[in-house]
Amino acid sequence: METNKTFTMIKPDAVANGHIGAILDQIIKGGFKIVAMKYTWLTPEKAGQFYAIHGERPFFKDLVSFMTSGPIVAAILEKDNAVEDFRKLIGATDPAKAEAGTIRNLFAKSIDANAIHGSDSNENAKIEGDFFFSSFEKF
Ligand code: 3AN
Repeated sequence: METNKTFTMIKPDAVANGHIGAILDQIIKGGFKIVAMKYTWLTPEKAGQFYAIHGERPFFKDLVSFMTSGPIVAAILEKDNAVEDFRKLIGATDPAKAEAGTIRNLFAKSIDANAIHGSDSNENAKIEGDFFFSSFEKF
């Protein structure tokens, strides 16, 4: 299992608030290399599949509705110890608990609209990256 890749999405709140550039800047300054990136808009079906693991949670419906409320940026990132280091860079799920200087501390307003996603394991990084980028294409 690769340990040098993670998957991220800049969520609809951060895109709508004009934070794509500032967030990418933090990611690059944090030592991550962007190896694939896509500006896209999730359908309810795709968002439901992506978050299927949370299907039974009380916030599932709101999560799908939020994630389909506007465009997102999906990307695969590369760095040693990518998953753990990226979780540190983005901060806690609840921005009120996110450490100062983390992406969620700087750009997120609430636990449901929390600006950015980061994979929580190497296994999920692979699954989530493959979900958006079926193969690494060169044009
Ligand atoms: P993280 O994105 O930090 O890994 P997860 O995987 O526990 O957090 O949750 C996935 C997403 O579900 C979060 N990014 C957040 O948008 C939403 N979420 C998690 N917990 C809650 C909650 N208690 N209330 C509302 N939304 C939540």
